[in-house]
Amino acid sequence: MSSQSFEFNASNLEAWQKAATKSAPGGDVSALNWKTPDGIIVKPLYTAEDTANLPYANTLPGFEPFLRGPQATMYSVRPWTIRQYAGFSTAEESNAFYRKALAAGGQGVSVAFDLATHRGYDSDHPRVEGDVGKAGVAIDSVEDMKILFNEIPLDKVSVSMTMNGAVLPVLAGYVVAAEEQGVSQDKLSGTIQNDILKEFMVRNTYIYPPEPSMKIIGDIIEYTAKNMPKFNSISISGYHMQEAGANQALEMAFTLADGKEYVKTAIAKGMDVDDFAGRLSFFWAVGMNFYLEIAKMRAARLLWCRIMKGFDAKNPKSLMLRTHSQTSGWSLTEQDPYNNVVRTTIEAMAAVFGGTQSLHTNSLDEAIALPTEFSSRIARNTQLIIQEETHITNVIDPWAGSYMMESLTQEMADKAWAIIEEVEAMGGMTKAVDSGWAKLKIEAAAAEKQARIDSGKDVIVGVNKYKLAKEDLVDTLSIDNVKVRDGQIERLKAIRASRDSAAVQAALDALTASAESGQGNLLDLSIKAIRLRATVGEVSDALEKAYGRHRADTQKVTGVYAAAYDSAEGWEQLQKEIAGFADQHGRRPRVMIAKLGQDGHDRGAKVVATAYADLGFDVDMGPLFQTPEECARQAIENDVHAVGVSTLAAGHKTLVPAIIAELKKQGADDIIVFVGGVIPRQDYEMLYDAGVKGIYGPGTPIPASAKDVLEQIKKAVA
Ligand code: MLC
Ligand code: 5AD
Repeated sequence: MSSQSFEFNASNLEAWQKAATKSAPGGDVSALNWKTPDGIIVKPLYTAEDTANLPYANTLPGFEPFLRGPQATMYSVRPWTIRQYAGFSTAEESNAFYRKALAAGGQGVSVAFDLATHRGYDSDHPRVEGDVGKAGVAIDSVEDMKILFNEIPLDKVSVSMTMNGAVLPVLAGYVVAAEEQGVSQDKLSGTIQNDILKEFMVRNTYIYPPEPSMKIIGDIIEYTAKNMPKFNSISISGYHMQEAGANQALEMAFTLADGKEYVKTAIAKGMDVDDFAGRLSFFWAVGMNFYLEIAKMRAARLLWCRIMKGFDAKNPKSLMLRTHSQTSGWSLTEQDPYNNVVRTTIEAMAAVFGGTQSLHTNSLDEAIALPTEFSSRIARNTQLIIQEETHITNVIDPWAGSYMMESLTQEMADKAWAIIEEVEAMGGMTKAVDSGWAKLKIEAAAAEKQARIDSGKDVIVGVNKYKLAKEDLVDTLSIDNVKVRDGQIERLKAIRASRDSAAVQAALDALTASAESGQGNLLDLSIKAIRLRATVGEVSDALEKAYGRHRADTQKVTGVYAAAYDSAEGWEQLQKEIAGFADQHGRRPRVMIAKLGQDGHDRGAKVVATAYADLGFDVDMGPLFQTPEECARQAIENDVHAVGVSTLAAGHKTLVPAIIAELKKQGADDIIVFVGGVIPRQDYEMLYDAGVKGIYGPGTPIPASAKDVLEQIKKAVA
């Protein structure tokens, strides 16, 4: 008997419904539906009926609408690039790290710059004392760039640089470093992030206001299209939106809408869409919503093709969305950190099933510090194992034809398209960003998510369920940033002493003049200045003279956290205690949530601020990028009881003692200081010794920290 001739009794959906009713909670099958944060209903069962009328469910990879992938053969011929984002300390140390990683299976380089570089400050600038060499590598000039890529052949290895604010001097530094390695511009393959719109929404490493920032992007697209045909001029990023709290539909919609805006900008410069669109690339976060992430990546390719057809693009390369992905850092926990290896593996599989072109897998110590050599190895090996042991790469878009995946892909596309149309009705993404609407939308999603976790509705193993009684310390990477800074200052001195100062000044003046007149290409002029050994800070200053520095206002959402937390225990009690404090002291407890130094990750700060306000605190939000001195002044002027510092970029060892010292110096040592964010346990004692009253790491429920802060304030005023 052949395996195909076996007879069975066919069932139908009605029969299934009946059967399901028996075991569904309360006899209600619809109770098994999962409503995603995007508002999509995911059902427990999908059948052929769900895909019967889908318009794009039967297409082929490498062809329009590219839903199934940009390449015809995808991983069966060439798997995605293993491209681990890294950078710390000096150019020498980062270079050694890259070379080791490449020898151990890494396939591309991806540079993380420190925050001083991101924001266009040289390492000797007083505003960046706590930031040099901390969250990435310190780069001040082409001399540092040459060290960074020493013995890495730039005509062979593709390099991604995550740079947005100081994008001109950094890209120029890469071009000149390659030139001095003997590699001409046309041979350079790689990617520059160069995506400023999302910086104004979430990542916050902007320098100039939106309008001149868009002009810079236009110039880079123009220059690279002409001179660097293998180089991806932009990496249009949703990653940071999801990290800041956006759900998948919001992440995809805002990112594609950003992409539209960049296309319009380049076309407005007089370029033909097919001359540049093939080198626009994308960047997704891939978190723990496994099915949704795969659907998102498939849907995004479909929508980008549709959008580009709207611009009359003809070249298939212009129509295909190519993307880098990174597993979600935010989904990883400080508690029981080895679980993070498992989370990252699941997320990496989603990215691969979604058809990513390049991937970064996060390290297990993500929520504690920068990766160590050990944790980076595990992260890299996670990808090597998927590529070389599992045979996942043998089949292209293996989820195709799944009733569930095809329906979900369409629903994801529909959800995102509706948001894109909403943005369009506002006049496009630049407007939606300018008005603050887009940022608030993401912040509301973040507050909602945090409340779901704090109230236990969303489970995180080891954090709000199955907690360990005792946590072991893990080894962390620690960087002596005083030493890095001193070294950078020495090198800057040597460069300034040995270059032709008059020529440098003339090149910088030409940049300022071009920025003022709008004539000439800013990347071209930056390359000329950098070749003469102008520094990153000097090039940035030359443009700042014309453009000014952007200051964001600090709006915040209200009521969202409370609404999502609602019924959970302890909330009302805490509100009562806070109200009681107000009755007794004639005013509510007042806290200032502060961000110090160049760390722009403000998701946590915003979520804490909105939740504390919902609880009844008076909350002031400090602006981004304050110095300790400025922060202390604002705290005193506003007569706050407490300053809460949110720190995610490793500046805490310098900046937290500094704010305590400043408060004392300005005569306000009655103001207490607490800290939240990414802080290795190893640093707790040093912070307590410095006078910190409370430290709240990732995973601390906000009501718990709020209660503690209230107690500390009561003690301080007593
Ligand atoms: C690939 N190729 C194939 C093929 N697969 N050719 C034939 N058949 C196949 N099956 C070809 C491609 O067409 C291409 O050539 C070449 O092989 C390389 O493949 P790719 O798919 O383009 O990969 P890659 O070069 O790695 O480029 C991926 C990318 C790029 C387009 C997504 O933009 C990129 O590398 N981005 C990385 C961004 C990044 O690392 N960001 C870090 C952010 S961290 P050709 O000739 O067509 O090019 C961050 C954190 C923070 O932002 O700080 O906040
Ligand atoms: N090295 C390695 N990974 C980094 N990330 C940020 N900076 C670095 C760095 N210097 C990763 C983290 C973070 C995300 C934005 O990028 O995973 O969450």
